[in-house]
Amino acid sequence: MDKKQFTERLKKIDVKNKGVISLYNEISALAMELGLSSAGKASERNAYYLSMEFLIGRSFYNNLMELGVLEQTSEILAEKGIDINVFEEIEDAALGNGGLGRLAACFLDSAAGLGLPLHGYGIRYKYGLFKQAIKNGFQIELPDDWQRFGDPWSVRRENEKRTVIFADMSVTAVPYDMPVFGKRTNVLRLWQAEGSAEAQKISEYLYPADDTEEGKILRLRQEYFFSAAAVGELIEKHIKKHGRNFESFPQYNAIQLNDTHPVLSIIEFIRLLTADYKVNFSDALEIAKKTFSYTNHTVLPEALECWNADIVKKILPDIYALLIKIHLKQKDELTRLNCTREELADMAIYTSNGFSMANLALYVAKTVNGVAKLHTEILKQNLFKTAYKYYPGKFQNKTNGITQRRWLMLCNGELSVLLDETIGTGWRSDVSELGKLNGYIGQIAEEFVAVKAEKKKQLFKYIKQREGVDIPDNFLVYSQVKRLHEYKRQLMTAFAILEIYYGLKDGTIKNFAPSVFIFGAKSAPAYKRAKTIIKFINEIAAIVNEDEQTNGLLKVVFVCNYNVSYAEKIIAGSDVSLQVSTAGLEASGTGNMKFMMNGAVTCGTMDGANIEIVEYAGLENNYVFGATVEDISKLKKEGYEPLKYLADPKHGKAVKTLIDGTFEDGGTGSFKELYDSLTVGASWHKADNYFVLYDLESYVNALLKINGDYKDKNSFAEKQLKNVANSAYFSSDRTIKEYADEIWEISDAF
Ligand code: 26Q
Repeated sequence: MDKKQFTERLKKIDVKNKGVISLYNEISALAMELGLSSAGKASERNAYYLSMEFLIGRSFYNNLMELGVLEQTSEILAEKGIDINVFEEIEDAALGNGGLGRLAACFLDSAAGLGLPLHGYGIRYKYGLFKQAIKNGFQIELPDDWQRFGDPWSVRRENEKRTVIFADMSVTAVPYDMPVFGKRTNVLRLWQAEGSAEAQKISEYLYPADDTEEGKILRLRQEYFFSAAAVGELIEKHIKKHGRNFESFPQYNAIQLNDTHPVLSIIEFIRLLTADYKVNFSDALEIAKKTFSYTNHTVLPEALECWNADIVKKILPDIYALLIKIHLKQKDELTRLNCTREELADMAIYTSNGFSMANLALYVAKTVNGVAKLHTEILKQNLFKTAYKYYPGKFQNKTNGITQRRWLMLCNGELSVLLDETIGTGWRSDVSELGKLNGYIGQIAEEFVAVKAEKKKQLFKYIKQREGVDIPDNFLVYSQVKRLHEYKRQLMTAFAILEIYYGLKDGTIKNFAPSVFIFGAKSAPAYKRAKTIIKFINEIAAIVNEDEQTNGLLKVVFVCNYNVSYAEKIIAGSDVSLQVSTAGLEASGTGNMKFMMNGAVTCGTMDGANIEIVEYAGLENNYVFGATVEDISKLKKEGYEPLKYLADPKHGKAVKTLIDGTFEDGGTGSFKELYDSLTVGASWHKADNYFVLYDLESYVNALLKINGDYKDKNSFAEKQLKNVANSAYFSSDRTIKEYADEIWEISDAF
């Protein structure tokens, strides 16, 4: 089928008496036919991205755009009296928690766009990330039954199913293929677990934790399930093409491990070669060392996976035996290198906490990479210091990126048109051309202000519909949208808002440009303190938005069920991107890049990719504040006393609202617990573990400075445009080219 035939068939679709969902399925099926009919030849050498999460978002508009038929479809539907936006009713496929999952989706998009053979392997969860409802200000979780709209973008491959064996059951892994359209069509293959009721449970739920361990055994089963299905299939395919010559496996296959979640695939790979094909253990290990690469996405200690040895022994005895064997082999090698006891303990695969997936990955992987310059340095100097000493050549940096197709062309058509008119359309296929914009900043500032105003209007209309909050058109928009975590410091923003609110009320803050603070965030269901922060923000919003003395100047909105589709709207309509993590803790951040590309200035700490963003866009066009990594480590060494910051009346007043009765926590005592965590410490953490009180003052000052600068509309727009003009580096096209050249060694020759 070609585009012309697609258009003709689309015209013939009878829309009468059809609901949105059936129309969605019909048009999607047609587009699938179009896309699959032009799928190119298979490549000789391929890279595979193994990931527990692919946070794809809505496929409909994106796929039509990639196939080059979005506009025609919109026009033809309009002729039939249908607004293409009706399909926004179809909810996102949220098979991911946050950054790591969305990065996987951006990578697939970029690889297809560049014509590079990169395919994904993951799990087809029946329920994606929970849907968030807010009741009395508290987060409630509801199941995300995304398949109820149908799944027209997947093809079930019945005859390619496989069996995955656990000690206590065997599970059928059935592949569902989602094509990824672009210059070439790649495949995201998601495995669904079938068989007994127990078996089916494996692909039932995505784990809604992006930091802590939960439901250990099931999670172990999930990790092994998709890892085993993927490498089992790759080995079989290799044999079909090249016979049992496993030495050549790395010549044709590169496997990227998205964090430690798929690391058991290394062991399964060795198991298959040694047990099924009689390769000896050392040879199998050597082949694995040339095949696998590992990316780390977080330095938080609670996210470093260790598998309890008894559990592994019980449900995966062969894997257990191999883990021990590989542990001893590594120990032997390191001992020969005169490694000290401490160093050995630090790098051991079998530790007192169980099997360390990170240490296994560090030992076997061909390359190890962090996701922003600072993060990679922290891995080398800190988290993986010993491994870096012994395997320095493995370490690389690959600063993250985001796809400009979804995060600019699709979500901000108005800005895209302004870019076309200013620098031509070349940037759409070669994003580095965005740099040309640097020559036109002054000339188009006014037009940019108009584009931003339009995007705000659309956003405010949507917020009014969804959240019932009115935001006047001229408001300055500060946004903090991301998973809720203490290290991301939404709580610090909440305190800053309170300080501004009280300052407006008592007149100490004058000439304030009317502003709205937009939050979007889901908290892991079991993460109590994060949930308390959501409640606190909602309490603040309720009071601030009702206050007639100030509500012409300040509003606060916590949007419900923040997801990829909401992000597309918020990011395009924001002026200021709040990226305020404690320095050293946000590996990269990718939302920061999306905001930059849409012309929001960053108000942020020197953390993750913020550092590179301000390097590219200019410090003078962004607002950096707060403690640096060096400051934090000095504070930790010398002793940090948060209480002294409460002595300041402004900070004291804001923070004490947690305990002075200003707000209601529904009798749960959770606000007091939150207060204690800042002042005396709680659980295993010291007081104010994330340095909220330390950075609060400089944060408020940065927010107010932005507010003042915003009054000069054109000069502020110029800062925003400088961010757009220098955002090409943060395209995942650039990131993927680096992976392709420096790790996977794949090219677009096919
Ligand atoms: C670990 C053990 C048990 C259960 C779950 C987990 C788990 C699950 C998800 C651990 C970590 C994650 C996700 C981490 C993540 O999203 N990291 C983010 O990755 C982005 C892409 O590289 C970065 O931009 C973010 O800075 C980083 O936080």
